[in-house]
Amino acid sequence: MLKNITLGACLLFCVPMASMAQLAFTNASANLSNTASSGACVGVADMDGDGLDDIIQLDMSTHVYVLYQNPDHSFVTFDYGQVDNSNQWGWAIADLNNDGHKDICSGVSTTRFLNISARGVYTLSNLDGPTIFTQCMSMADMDNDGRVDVYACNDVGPNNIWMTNTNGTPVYDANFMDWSTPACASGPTGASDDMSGNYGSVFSDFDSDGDIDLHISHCRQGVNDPNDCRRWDRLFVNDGNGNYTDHGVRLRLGEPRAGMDN
Ligand SMILES: [Ca+2]
Ligand SMILES: [Ca+2]
Ligand SMILES: [Ca+2]
Ligand SMILES: [Ca+2]
Repeated sequence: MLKNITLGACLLFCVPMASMAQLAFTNASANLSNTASSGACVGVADMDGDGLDDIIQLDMSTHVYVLYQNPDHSFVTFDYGQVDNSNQWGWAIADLNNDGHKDICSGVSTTRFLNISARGVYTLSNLDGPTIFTQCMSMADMDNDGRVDVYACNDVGPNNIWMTNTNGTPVYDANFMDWSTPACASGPTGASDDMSGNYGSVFSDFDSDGDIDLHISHCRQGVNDPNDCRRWDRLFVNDGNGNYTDHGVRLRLGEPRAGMDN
């Protein structure tokens, strides 16, 4: 019996490891239908919902190409033009108007909206709201109304959120989340609650309660004191009704701070 259990355990743990050991990768860049120099943003997503992942390039950080994958795993390129004269630092891709084709938002100051309705068919416009120093961007249905919304990290101030309306247009909402950090009051003299230092973001249901939450990783150029809240990571927890509260300090996501209790 013990032998059978041991054998069973070996099958469970050894076979997958043996399979993993057989994985090998080869450079297939020659299969790409377009060569681009993507300095910051690049993406892989099924842009047209045909079940095949596609490659999204941002050539020279300004010019969008989508390489749609064919059933034989070759690619065909569609040119979506230059979205901005300035290098884009962040972007996010999702189907904002639920027409079966994923759309792209990108930015470095003004946020661009590339609304794609078919392969090679698109309109380019600007989103409303304040210009920011864009870092990472993310998309998720923040209010659970069936339409994906848009978020952008701001390096130098409060972040931007756009809630997508029934027309599929993201509309700036200054009040959807409160970016202030009350715990800044316990920080060092000179610490600022200018809500800056937002670099990376991800939406995920981290507590598995059925709603999405938002994590923002922080750093701030020139701010070296770990007690300065501009360096504290943030975790906005969704109460299930679209109300997000920052629990980053309570969950000790930032760097160690003397005297902090939980
Ligand atoms: Ca596809
Ligand atoms: Ca779309
Ligand atoms: Ca929504
Ligand atoms: Ca959750």
